[in-house]
Amino acid sequence: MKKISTELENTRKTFSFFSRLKRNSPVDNGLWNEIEEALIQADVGVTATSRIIEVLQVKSKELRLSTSESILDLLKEQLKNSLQKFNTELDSGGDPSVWVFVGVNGVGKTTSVAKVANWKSNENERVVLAAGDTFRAAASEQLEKWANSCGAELIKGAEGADPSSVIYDATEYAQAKNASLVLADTAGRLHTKSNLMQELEKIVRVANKGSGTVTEVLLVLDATVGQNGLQQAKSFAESVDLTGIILTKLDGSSKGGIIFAIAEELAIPIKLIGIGEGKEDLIPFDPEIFVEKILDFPEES
Ligand SMILES: Nc1nc2c(ncn2[C@@H]2O[C@H](COP(=O)(O)OP(=O)(O)OP(=O)(O)O)[C@@H](O)[C@H]2O)c(=O)[nH]1
Ligand SMILES: [Mg+2]
Repeated sequence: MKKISTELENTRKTFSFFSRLKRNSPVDNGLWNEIEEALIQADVGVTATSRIIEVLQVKSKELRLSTSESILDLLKEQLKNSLQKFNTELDSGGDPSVWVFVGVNGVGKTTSVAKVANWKSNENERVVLAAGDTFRAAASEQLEKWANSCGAELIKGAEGADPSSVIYDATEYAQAKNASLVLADTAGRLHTKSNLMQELEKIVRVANKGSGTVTEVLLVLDATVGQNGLQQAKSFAESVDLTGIILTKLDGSSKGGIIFAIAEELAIPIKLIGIGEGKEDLIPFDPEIFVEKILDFPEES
């Protein structure tokens, strides 16, 4: 998979305030207020920001830190800690494993299915895609194109078919063909519509009935929506046991700070990030690299 290079540039810009901490100003209330404001501006969210500030203040007292530069190092450490408490591995323990992709409209579910298919196919895994978005015919056509370009097989149903049965069929097919992984696309749905959320619950239940096991239910979130993503995650988590988050469109977003709000407020790990529209544009989420990239200020500005 790709390595991250310039894709976090917009997010890095929103954290540019912190380059000022390199100027060794004294640590006083004014500085704490500025740090707090900068974190909120960077979409870290009010709750996560308060927690981060609290820890920073306690630790900086303990360590008797007196310069703003040392606070920057402490901030990096604290941000990494807040992300590292989760296991970001994807679970392939089913036989076959079923990974279900869920989320609201247009967040990048289908593209993420394709990216994961491409990644796993390149590792010589046999991958079956389930066209669980039966809402419109164009959805399975879109997935079929990706399947062809990623070397994956596709199981689809008629337009309007029950998505649960399409995903179930794909799992049985995978088992018969010795494929290890089923990637199930689903239709975009509003998290506020309870009938649509119940359908998801059914999809997971039915997929577990046959030969396979649902080992991942991945919520796809669009990073450009910032704090709204939190509400989406809370609603989806009420209907299905989310095992991870795929945060897409980080390449165009300046709201990557949302990652810290997700880590602080939801006990759901971010497992993958999307950094473009191509099938290669997906990378495993690495807290260390993420924090270093967004707080990297080679020259004082
Ligand atoms: N820049 C960028 N664009 C992305 C990324 N992921 C998806 N997209 C784009 O977002 C748009 C929607 O992607 P889809 O994969 O169709 O989204 P979806 O969630 O399946 O949409 P629905 O099925 O309509 O709910 C497309 O134009 C994608 O190319 C990403 O990581 N970065
Ligand atoms: Mg789709």
